[in-house]
Amino acid sequence: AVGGGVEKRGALIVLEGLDRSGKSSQCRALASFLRGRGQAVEEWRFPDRTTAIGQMISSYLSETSELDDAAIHLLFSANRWEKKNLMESTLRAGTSLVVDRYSYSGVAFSAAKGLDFQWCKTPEKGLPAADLVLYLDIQPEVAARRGEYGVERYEKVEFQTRVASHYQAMRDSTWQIVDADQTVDEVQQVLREAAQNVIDTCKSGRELLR
Ligand code: DGP
Ligand code: NA
Ligand code: NA
Repeated sequence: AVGGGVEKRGALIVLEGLDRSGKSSQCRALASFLRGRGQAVEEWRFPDRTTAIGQMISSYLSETSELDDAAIHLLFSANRWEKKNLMESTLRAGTSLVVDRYSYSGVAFSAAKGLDFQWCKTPEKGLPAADLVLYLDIQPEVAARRGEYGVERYEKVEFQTRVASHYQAMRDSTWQIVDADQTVDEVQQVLREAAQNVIDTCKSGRELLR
């Protein structure tokens, strides 16, 4: 579906990847680099654990609560929907968003539990579409050797391997696969270039898609 004519706006840039792929620190570095260049950029993340829904998700992830797989799937999605209007108005105001995880995580992690892949995609339909997805590509075994692995619910090699295969099934033309098994600076360099390009494209006018 089309979100209305071509407009000058900010870019929706999403970072995706397995747990411990280095997303969160790369997101932070990327957003601060772009801001340093004078770009209007905000750094966001999903799940947003600060909302009421986000707190339910957070307690589920830390295994202090149990929830049906479909129920938690819909909560993760609702956590994105509750930010939809703000996301769109921010983009339309010309500010780009660098987002740590989005709908792709929603589908990949839930499908990895055995929920139907197509069913998992349904509640994501209608959210703003990413202009660029930077996928930090890392072998689950390599990620597992990084710090703090295993603290939260999904951080197990077998599970992450299934997550990776579902991510692969969602690759499209907005995706750029980035080898995350390089130095932090090397990865960051690739992200900066790709992000700057898509910001320039959106700045000169691009439809906001859903
Ligand atoms: P993070 O805060 O980025 O470390 O994410 C927490 C965990 O939740 C991580 O294992 C990935 C998983 N996750 C993130 N978004 C979703 C989602 O929408 N659905 C499901 N099922 N899991 C998600
Ligand atoms: Na995590
Ligand atoms: Na993270």
